[in-house]
Amino acid sequence: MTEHLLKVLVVGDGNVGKTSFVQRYVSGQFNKTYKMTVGVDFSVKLLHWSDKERVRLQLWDIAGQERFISMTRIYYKGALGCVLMFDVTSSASFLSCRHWKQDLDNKAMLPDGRAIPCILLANKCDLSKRVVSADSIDRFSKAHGFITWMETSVKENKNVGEAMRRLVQEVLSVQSSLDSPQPEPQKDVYQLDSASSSRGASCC
Ligand code: G3D
Ligand code: MG
Repeated sequence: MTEHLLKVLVVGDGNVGKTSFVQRYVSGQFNKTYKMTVGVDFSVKLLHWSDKERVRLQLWDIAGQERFISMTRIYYKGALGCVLMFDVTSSASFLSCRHWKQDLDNKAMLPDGRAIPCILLANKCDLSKRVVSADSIDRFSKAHGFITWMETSVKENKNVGEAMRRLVQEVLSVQSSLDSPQPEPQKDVYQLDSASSSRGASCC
């Protein structure tokens, strides 16, 4: 049995439903009585992914810091996937997604330098006063390299499990491509690298 430990970030503006999402996914409940989370909190869920694989998911929820948009590198360290959530009844929360994605891509990357897989969630789709159109979400999602986007309603338990499954699937497939043996480096590249005197020096 292989167990994968996956750190997944849940980001987005305040009040879009991040904490409700994590609670719903982890405990199956929609609770109206959370107090606002302070700082960073993580919840764990164990998934029986296949006969041979288990996934220990760590979901990192942020709170109170949403207004800073920019999070510390510690929060991003070791993250392998991300959920970026906005509220379909708040165009401001949708507009912020650009900054969230930018911050994510600047601070979290795979060992090979690529962006970590990120899914875009349009939450509160149970509400009728939507102000963000499917068309603009679709365009935004494609332009900014999300694996996909989905409408969710944490309240009505719509697409919560599906969204996480899709993300975990992508994270595992990216991880297995990173684990598989890479082609031998070209000789001249290797020599350049081994001659570099700055190796091992710390930069910050
Ligand atoms: P945050 O963690 O992103 O700040 P919360 O967001 O999870 O605290 O949720 C903010 C508010 O949105 C909460 O309402 C919560 O119940 C509500 N909410 C979350 N998801 C949904 C959803 O899918 N549909 C609807 N209609 N509401 C949702 P309160 O009233 O407690 O502030
Ligand atoms: Mg919260």
